[in-house]
Amino acid sequence: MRKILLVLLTGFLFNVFAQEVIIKDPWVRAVPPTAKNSALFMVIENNSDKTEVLKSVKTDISKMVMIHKTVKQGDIMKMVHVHELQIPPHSKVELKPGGLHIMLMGLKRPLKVGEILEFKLVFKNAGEITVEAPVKMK
Ligand SMILES: [Cu+2]
Repeated sequence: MRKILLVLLTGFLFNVFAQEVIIKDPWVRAVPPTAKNSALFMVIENNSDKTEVLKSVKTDISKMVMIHKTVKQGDIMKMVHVHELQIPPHSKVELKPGGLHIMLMGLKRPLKVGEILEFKLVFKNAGEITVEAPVKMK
């Protein structure tokens, strides 16, 4: 009897705490103290059966946050604003330099290498997920 209860309880807890959206290796690019902008990178894993959507990102470090993608126009690399970032079911999207990124526009203060910055990612299904991203030279 006790064993059954434990199994039921474990199953219940697993369901409650199973993370359908997992953020891996978040980091912010170190920039010179005079720089106005930087960017946040990470891997977003969607382990659910539904398409997940990153709607917005909240932070205190910059005046504005935008999801950008990098596109090549002839020989020029351009950044284009993306309103929502879609992550298909059971797949992952990598945000990395030269590709998709979360642009931090209008930094409110210089960034220190090694410091940890907090961001709140707002997803359509998973709701708000807080990530702690170190400032790194890469
Ligand atoms: Cu950008």
